[in-house]
Amino acid sequence: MSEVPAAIQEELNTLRETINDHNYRYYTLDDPSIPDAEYDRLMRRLREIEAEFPQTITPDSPTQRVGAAPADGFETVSHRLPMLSLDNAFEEQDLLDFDRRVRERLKEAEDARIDYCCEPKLDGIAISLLYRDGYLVRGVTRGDGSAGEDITANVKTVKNIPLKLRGEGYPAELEVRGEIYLPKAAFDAINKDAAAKGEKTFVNPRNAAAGSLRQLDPRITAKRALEMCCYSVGYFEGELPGTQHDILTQLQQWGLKINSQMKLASGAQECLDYYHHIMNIRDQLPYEIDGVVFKVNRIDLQQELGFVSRAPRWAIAYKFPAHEEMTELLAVDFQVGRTGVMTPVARLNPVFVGGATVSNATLHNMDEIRRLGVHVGDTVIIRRAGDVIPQVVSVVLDRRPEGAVPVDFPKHCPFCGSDVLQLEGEAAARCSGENCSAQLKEAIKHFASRKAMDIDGLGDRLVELLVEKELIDSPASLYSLKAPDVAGLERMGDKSAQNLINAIEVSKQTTFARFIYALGIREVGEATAKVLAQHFPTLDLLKQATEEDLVETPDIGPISAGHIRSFFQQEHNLETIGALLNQGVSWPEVVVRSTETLPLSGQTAVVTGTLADYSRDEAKDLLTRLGAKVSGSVSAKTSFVVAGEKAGSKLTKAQDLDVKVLDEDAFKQLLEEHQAYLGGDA
Ligand code: 5U1
Repeated sequence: MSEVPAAIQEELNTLRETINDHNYRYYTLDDPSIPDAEYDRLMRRLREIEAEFPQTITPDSPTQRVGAAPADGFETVSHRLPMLSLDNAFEEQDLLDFDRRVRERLKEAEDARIDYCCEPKLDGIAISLLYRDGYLVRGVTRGDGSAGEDITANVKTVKNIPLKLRGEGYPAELEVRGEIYLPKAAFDAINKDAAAKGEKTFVNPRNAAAGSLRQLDPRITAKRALEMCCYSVGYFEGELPGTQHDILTQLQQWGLKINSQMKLASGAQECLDYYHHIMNIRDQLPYEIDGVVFKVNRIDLQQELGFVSRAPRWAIAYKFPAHEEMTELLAVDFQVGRTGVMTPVARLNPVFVGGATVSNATLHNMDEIRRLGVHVGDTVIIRRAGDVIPQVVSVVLDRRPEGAVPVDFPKHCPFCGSDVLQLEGEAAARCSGENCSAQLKEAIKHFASRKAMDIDGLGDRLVELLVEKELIDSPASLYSLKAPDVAGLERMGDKSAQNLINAIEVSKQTTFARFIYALGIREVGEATAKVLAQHFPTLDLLKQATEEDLVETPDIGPISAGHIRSFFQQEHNLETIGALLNQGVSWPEVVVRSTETLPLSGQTAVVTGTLADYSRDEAKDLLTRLGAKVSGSVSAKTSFVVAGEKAGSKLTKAQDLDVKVLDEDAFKQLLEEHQAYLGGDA
């Protein structure tokens, strides 16, 4: 055995101490201070060292047991059979290695295909339920795997846990194991409610579930919409089926919930296909998962394989890339939007999370900064899931360095120096400046953007330069620019300058809906602008629309109606509109259509991939004109997906969810069938 270098021994001691601290916070206090991915890394490093220097393994090493001692307040109960934990796979090779080890131990041929029972791995709290003669008599947390806390009274409040098993044939004594979790929607509702009452919000659904289950007063637990999903049995007296799949199906027949995504896979390749399938639908599932679990399906083979330490040799959890990671908060900047709203933005030490490198994350507003209690210099947890923009989830207080600086909202706009106003009833603070260069830049960027006036070649950087050089001071002033004004600006030769002037000229011919959107009225996005153009088809009608007229329009609520009315009451906005019309901005008369009678009314479509004959926006516009609602993401509610070349995850998701898919030819055919409806343009 090789000698243990002093530096390694020291690293071991630190790792064990750190992991033990995190176990205590995670299992006992329900207050983890680091993301799971970081914890996994520490454990991996510890295992690596112990594998190289087995003589260093101590009985109390965190690798030798799961979690920490239960907290005070509930009675401690020993598990008759230990509650095992799972080994993790982080990449494809880990799963292939697992499958190879299983085949080798079972003395199966190299090309033999083992049957695995596959399930999503729920991110909840592991629980053991004991049924005696079909009656629920006890609910215990996993605790350290050997003993947990008796939380029977709380478990009984979980609505999908049967107090009495259905049917017959269940063992006289049956211990069922699974995960208690809080569905995403229930988590959002709890946090919304807590925020409204000024109470502390939960960091994630797992934390909320843990907090709810550890209530000493079961009436509080009962108010949280917890659910349980079962994944195995522990001790039992009597007969059970011979495979994992059939045991779970049997549990379901006795009234216990099992995962609806459970499937059988034959061999490692089908397991990998399952992993990718679940990863694709992960964001559509109503609960949080952090990976998938594969178990050798036959119970006799499970018994033959046995377990090492506290993890079975017949199961593995293949983890998804982390949605949460830690990094350092380098600074907080304040951005000013086109309507003056100030948004604090966290500047971060770049970190790879949720499949992308993140260096900025929104901090939303001052309420959020107060809620997080964040200081510059702090280590923060960043979350990036699905299409959602990266968020700062929490601060790792243990790691706050000396001299970390609290974040203050500025009293004056960092761009124009005007007072920052916090209006009553609004979370957002606003720059009150009437001539703020930051607001002006954002308003012009919006005006020129693709879905507004669509000025080709007028990107964000160019708008900033034009404002900074005082070549423009309003959207209308764009139309007075001449090629020599812009030639010589950053990366702007004579030819590009002329192209830009031509594009600005071309943009004068627009549609009424685009014009409305380009004005940048608060709460008026592209879809609302289209609705407004249909219901108030001339500028005069729109200017004169009262709030009552506006709220009678579909999709326009009282808040948007107030903003629209107030926009057209402000003299400077009317001057801007007048100036644009004087410059020659115009649009064809709006053709009013009845939306109820359009051929795709009531349908939701998604466009993905590259179409040969249409840009993505053209395709969306055509679908909207046929009455469809166009969405950016595929869900079970999507009516159909138009998929061009190189369609990626949205196409896979559509196939996984059995949503109808149209290729470009089928899309063209659809357009041809409804050609009569595609005459004019709003
Ligand atoms: N879906 C699932 N999650 N999960 C967690 N199955 C599963 N099995 C587990 C754990 C801890 O342990 C087995 C060893 C029973």
